[in-house]
Amino acid sequence: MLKDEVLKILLSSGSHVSGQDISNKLGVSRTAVWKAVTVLKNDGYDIESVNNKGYLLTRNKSILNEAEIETCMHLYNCKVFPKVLYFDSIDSTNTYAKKAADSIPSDFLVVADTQTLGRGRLGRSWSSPSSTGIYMSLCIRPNISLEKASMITLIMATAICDAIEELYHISPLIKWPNDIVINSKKICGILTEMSCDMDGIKYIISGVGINVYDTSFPDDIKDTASSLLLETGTKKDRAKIISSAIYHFYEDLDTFMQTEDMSALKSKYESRLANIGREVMILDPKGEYPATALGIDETGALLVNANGKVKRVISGEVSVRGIYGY
Ligand code: BTX
Repeated sequence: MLKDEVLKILLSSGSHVSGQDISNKLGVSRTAVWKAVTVLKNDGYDIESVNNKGYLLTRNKSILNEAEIETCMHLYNCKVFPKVLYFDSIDSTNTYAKKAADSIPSDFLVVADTQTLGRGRLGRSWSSPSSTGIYMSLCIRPNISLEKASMITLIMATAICDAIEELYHISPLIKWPNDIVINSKKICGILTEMSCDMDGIKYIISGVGINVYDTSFPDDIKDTASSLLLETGTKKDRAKIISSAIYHFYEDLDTFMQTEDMSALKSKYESRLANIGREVMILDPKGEYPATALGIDETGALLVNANGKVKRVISGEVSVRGIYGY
């Protein structure tokens, strides 16, 4: 759409851009540019027009769309630039990504402002109100064997932590394998799903839900959930958080692909691991038991000391709970 192209030019400029320059760049009339600017203003953008100088956009941090995300990703100089598909509302970005994966051959990122059927692991749901969170699913096609797919969750978790640390200057922790917590409250969850055939993995979809601007939560999660705004008192641009996370994800994916395991990322992940060296409860469907969390091994399994024996806990049905909160 023309308005998206005009928006990208205004977003990446940072100063006034003349209507003539925009019309030359896009090969459209100045009237078409003016009309696109009017639509953007109606969308909520603050665009100043000054005679002889042109248009100046003041960023509106609460607006999220394809152009915002793509412009930010260019600024981050992402190694891989996934195609961005943005929706104001969707059932679930993971569900959509699964359907789209058969027709889009490249990596792509589905982002929505709200989800009506946001999914967690094991049939659980993910609360996804509008204008407060990030709900995104990245579809990738790494050439790795089936049993390595679960490590993508760990790579995504560290990438999200890196993005939060970079923008908010705080250090979130990872509750193995897929929750990100700040001050013992869950602010992010990751749901990684994949599809495979006889030849191996067709694609992996890593779905991420981050509570960004929420100030309240549904009753069932109000004691355990929080948001970046509540924990830091600051409001950051969702497009920036997304772009930073995608940038860090592809950096770490590159490292991972060199050995196809977590060996080079192990210490980075462990530096973020909640409960390391502390007592945890292993919630195994075959029976719960207390243990001390030691770290992860190169396959991404959690290593724990249970009754003097080192055990590998693999993700799936098993959950881990800290004895004191998360
Ligand atoms: P999980 O199964 O580890 O966590 C789900 C549980 O977390 C729920 O049962 C509930 O107790 C709690 N919860 C639900 N919503 C929230 C929330 N907003 N904040 C904190 N706690 C909550 C974690 O699953 C994986 C979640 C992935 C969500 C993303 S959003 C984009 C993508 N699309 C999609 O449908 N799912 C993923």
